[in-house]
Amino acid sequence: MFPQMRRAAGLSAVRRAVGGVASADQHHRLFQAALFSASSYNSSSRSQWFSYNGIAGDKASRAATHAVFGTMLFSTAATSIVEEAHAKETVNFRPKEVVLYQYEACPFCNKVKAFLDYYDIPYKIVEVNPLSKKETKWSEYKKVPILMVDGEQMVDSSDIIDKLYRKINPDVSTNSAEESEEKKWRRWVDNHLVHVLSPNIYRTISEAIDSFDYITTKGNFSFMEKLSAKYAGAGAMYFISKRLKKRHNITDERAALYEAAETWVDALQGRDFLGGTKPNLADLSVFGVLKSIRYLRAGKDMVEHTRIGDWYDRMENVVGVSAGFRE
Ligand SMILES: N[C@@H](CCC(=O)N[C@@H](CS)C(=O)NCC(=O)O)C(=O)O
Repeated sequence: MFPQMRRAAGLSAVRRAVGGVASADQHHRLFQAALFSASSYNSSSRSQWFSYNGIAGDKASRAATHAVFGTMLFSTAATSIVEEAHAKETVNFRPKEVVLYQYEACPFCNKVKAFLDYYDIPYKIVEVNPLSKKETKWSEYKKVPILMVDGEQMVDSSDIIDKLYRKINPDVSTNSAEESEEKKWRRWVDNHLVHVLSPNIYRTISEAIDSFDYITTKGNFSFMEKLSAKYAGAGAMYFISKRLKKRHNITDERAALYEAAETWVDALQGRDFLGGTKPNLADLSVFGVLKSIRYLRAGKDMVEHTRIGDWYDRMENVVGVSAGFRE
């Protein structure tokens, strides 16, 4: 079957599974948002992410809350104890208004947030409803993240980061050896690491339900959308994630996740960060993408079974309190 046909078959399976709560068009968007896939290994590949949020009070919900607020608590405590062994970057780039259109659980959005948080650039967060997308109707670009910087629209997480970095460092040279190492690993994030995530967070039915709980709790979903997404969506994504595994030549998803984590630790070659004593754009990209799964079962397993935890903690510490706010 051609990839497009497989994809269409997958989406109609999802629609059938969800039933009659939303319109067919809404189903399509819901599951596009949920599904994180890419048909080819490049940054323009069509990719989607589906996530799930927890019901208040249950374990998944607490873990999800931890994922968001734990960063702040941990980093504040750690910072005061360690006396800022590593610190955020302070920069002169001070735009008047920065607005991030995002899905809370989207790895690409978390990548952009890691950058903004690290450089302490305040930004307003607009949580987009993945079904109606009414918050981004004004834009021709149909994905998230979209970043508005003083009225200028920026799209595609890696392009957004490049543009912001150039605004922060207008005079920086672009051909050093460190720079090519950084570029290589940023490409690895977009072409490899992100594709390992979906098969892992939808690996079993129970993990798929937890993931959907996280996605729908953190995301902008109506009550009925949450209800329909949680179980039907989780079931459908469980099956779709098996196809994604094949598409990206993954046989054992956990092994692939652990291998990716170990590959990254090897790339550090004993340094605190790929950037040396402070994170570079590759560190921020890996961190942002992994943050979207960190407190799901897959992320916990990854930290438990690989050496990535120390680096992740250092990143959490240095990225620190989020500069994002909601109105
Ligand atoms: N290459 C893009 C990928 C962005 C992307 O695929 N975003 C997903 C959410 S994680 C999306 O918006 N999918 C379309 C949809 O939700 O309808 C980037 O790096 O920003």
